[in-house]
Amino acid sequence: MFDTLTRSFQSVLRKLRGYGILTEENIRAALDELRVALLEADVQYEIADQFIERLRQRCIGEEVPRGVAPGQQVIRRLYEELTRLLGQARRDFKWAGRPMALMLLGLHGAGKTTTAAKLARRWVAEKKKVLLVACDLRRPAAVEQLRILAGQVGADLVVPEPGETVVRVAERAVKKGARELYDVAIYDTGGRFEIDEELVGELRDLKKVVRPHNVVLVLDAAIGQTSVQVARRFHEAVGLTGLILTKLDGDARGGAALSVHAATGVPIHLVGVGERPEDLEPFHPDRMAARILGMGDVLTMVEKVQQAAQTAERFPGPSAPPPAKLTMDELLQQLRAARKMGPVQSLLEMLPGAARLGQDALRKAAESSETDLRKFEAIILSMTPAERRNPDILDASRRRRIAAGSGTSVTDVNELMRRYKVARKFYAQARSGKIPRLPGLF
Ligand SMILES: Nc1nc2c(ncn2[C@@H]2O[C@H](COP(=O)(O)OP(=O)(O)OP(=O)(O)O)[C@@H](O)[C@H]2O)c(=O)[nH]1
Ligand SMILES: [Mg+2]
Repeated sequence: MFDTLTRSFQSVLRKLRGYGILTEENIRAALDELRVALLEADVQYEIADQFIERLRQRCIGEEVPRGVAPGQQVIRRLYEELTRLLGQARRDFKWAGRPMALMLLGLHGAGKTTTAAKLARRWVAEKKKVLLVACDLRRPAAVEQLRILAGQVGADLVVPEPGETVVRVAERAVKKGARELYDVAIYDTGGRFEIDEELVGELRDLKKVVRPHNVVLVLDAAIGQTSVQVARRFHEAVGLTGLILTKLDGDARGGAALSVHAATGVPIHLVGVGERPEDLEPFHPDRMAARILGMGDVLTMVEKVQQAAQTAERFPGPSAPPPAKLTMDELLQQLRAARKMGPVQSLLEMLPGAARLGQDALRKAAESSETDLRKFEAIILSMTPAERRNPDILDASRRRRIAAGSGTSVTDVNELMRRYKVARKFYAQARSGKIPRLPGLF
């Protein structure tokens, strides 16, 4: 969603890098360009101005340490200020009480019900006992929607009985939560097209009964500048503790993500990146800043790779410990883990410089590495167990046999061997704890 912003930022960064000496003039021009980029991304203008002013104060007249290019120093400050704008550090919900009570509120269609299910799914997976509470009486379909989602994600549910008020439903849920020792209770409230007295009254009444540890505004990132007013008004009316931004997978320009923390002072906990229950990601201000600057969200990628590697089935047996030396079996397991991470393209997009490459180039790169992965897997599967354990025994005739057996060519087998040898070196270093273990060559 930050494509346009990233492109404008990168053009400024390129200029900054190019200067041998930075004058006040250069910096001012760069800051002006950055300000325009922020406004175009739909950042509220007061917030954009404050941001640029802070950056200006930090950059102008600053001594640049020896060995650091002046432009680089400015880029570093920009990264730091962006991280700060987005909330500085990752913040989890407040985990207190049993059950921990979390109230979701927001405008109509913001994604409250979907997000309630996403959160429930996440916590059920962590073996928590989760209760979903339907506090939306205006739309009977809303209760049905939550019922279906609760079933899908394996959470329990409290729904209104005929004639009950929202407050009454909540009272029942609070009792049930305490009596049956739930770990978490998520209260899904009803939304409106705008914040009015009735909605605020209802939310305040609910808050009195539920006494939530977390009061979280669910905010549609696509509403741009309006998000700042919405967040401020909800904060004033009910007192928020945090935010969840939804629809970051859409074509919004990013203004909401960049403005709402500054507008409210409360953290963005998570972001919604799709309609499915699994489309919820933790929000890391520093990673998001790096991503916006086009430095690539390398950390998120590393995490994904590691998670996939952990959950991937082990080969040959579930309890086999990783061997001391990289074998083809181990490599096969890592290749499968890499394929499990989902489309290679979405991983490539997180790499530094991806924004500059363009969609076409990314698609081609993704296609070719997916073909490679498939080929390499076939080749390894055509090896004998002894060859997989000790690939050094692969002479020309074995390679010909393997190529024929896997429907590939000797060139392909040679290419796999070449990459295997490089990977083996990394692997040895990783095992001695020097670098993270990554199937980065594949
Ligand atoms: N693409 C995308 N769609 C989302 C996301 N979160 C929610 N949606 C969609 O947004 C629409 C509204 O979501 P709901 O969860 O029903 O919104 P709500 O806030 O509960 O709405 P009300 O109950 O009417 O106030 C649905 O079609 C969801 O699938 C997201 O992160 N990405
Ligand atoms: Mg709803």
